[in-house]
Amino acid sequence: MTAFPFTISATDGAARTGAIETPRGAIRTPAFMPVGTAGTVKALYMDQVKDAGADIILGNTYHLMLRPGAERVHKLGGLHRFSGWPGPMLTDSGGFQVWSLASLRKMSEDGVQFSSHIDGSRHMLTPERSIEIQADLLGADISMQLDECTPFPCEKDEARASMELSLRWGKRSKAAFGERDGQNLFGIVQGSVYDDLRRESAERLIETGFDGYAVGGLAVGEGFETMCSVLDAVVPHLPGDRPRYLMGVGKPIDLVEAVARGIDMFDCVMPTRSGRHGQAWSDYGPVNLKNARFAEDVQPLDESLDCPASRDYSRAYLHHLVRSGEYLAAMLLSWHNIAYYQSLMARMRAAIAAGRFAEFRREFGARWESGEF
Ligand code: PRF
Repeated sequence: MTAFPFTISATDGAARTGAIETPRGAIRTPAFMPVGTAGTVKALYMDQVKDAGADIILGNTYHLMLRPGAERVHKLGGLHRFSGWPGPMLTDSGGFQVWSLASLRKMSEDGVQFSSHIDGSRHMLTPERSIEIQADLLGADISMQLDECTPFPCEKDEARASMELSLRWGKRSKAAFGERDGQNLFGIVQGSVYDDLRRESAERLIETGFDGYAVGGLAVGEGFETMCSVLDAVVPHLPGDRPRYLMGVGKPIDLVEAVARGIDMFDCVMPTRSGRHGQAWSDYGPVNLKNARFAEDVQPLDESLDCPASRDYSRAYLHHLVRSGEYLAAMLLSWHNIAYYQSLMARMRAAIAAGRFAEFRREFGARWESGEF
C-alpha cells in the first residue's frame, strides 16, 4: 500500500505542521475537517466551506448507506461528484454512528446489526461491508477501519475486550482494503482511559500497518483532563511519519491542546451544530447570540476573519435572526464557525512554522480562560 506522501515541514515541541498530498489536492496539517454527514456540510454551500479554508471534509458511511444508499451514490458517480466537493474526503466507518444513533444494535464477532434511525429497517455492517461502502462505492480518499467506540465509563476487562475486537476488525478492514492507488486506510486506537491498553492498541495496529492512525473512543464524557492524559499516553507510540487523527474532537481549546500533543487531524460537528443553535465560536469560548446583551450591538462577530458572516453583519442582526428562528441564522453562524475553526488551524500552522507555538498556546489559553468576548 502506498500511503499518501505526508511531509512535515516544521515541528515545535510535539506539535507538527505539514501537508498530506492526495490526488485530489493537499491537506494542510494540523487540519480540521468539517462534518458533511449526509453529503452536505449542513447549511453551507461547498464553495463556502472551501473558501473558509477547509482542504478536506468528512462523510458518514452510516447515514449514506441508509439514505440514499451507497449503491445509489456509486451509480451517481461517487460521493465527490454527487455532493459537488472535488477535494479530499474522509469517511467514517459507521461503527460510532451505529452506537450513537441506531437502535436494536446486536454486536457480534462478524460485525454490528442495527435498525435504521430513519425507518427502522434492519442492516448489517461488517468490516468488509464498511470498506466496500467507503472505498468502492462512496469513493473516499481516506477510509476508516470499522471499530467499536468503547462506552465511557468502562471496566478494564470490558475495555480490553472491546479494544481486541477493534484490532481484529482492523485486520479484516485492511485485508478487505488490500492495495489501492490513490486511496488510504486509517486504523483506530481504542482502549478507553487505560494507558496500557491504549499503548497496546497502538502497537498492535502498527503491526497490522495502516496509512494513518486515529485515536477513537474520546470525547465520550471522560472530560478534558482525562482526554489530554490519554493523548499523552498514546501519541508517543504512534509512528512519527504518519498522520494522527483525533476523532470527534472538539472545542477550540481541545484542538490547541491536542495539536500541542502531536495530533494532525480533527473532525467535529461542533461548529456546524452549534451554529444551528445560535452559538458562535471565538478564542474566548462559545458566544450565545440569543443573549439580550447583543440586541443593540452594532459590531460584527469578528472583523479579523476573511468571512462575510463574521465581518459584514452586526451582532444585533444575528441576535434578531436567532430570536426569530430564521434559516439565515443557522447559515451565517455555521459559516462564521467554520471560518473561525479554519482560521484557528491556520494560526496554529503558522505558529508551529515560526517556532512560536508555545507562546500561541499560552496566549490562547489565557483568552479562553478569560471568557471575555
Ligand atoms: N470511532 C469512530 N468514529 C468516531 C469515534 C470513534 O471512536 C469518535 C469518538 N468520539 C468519534 N467518531 N469510528
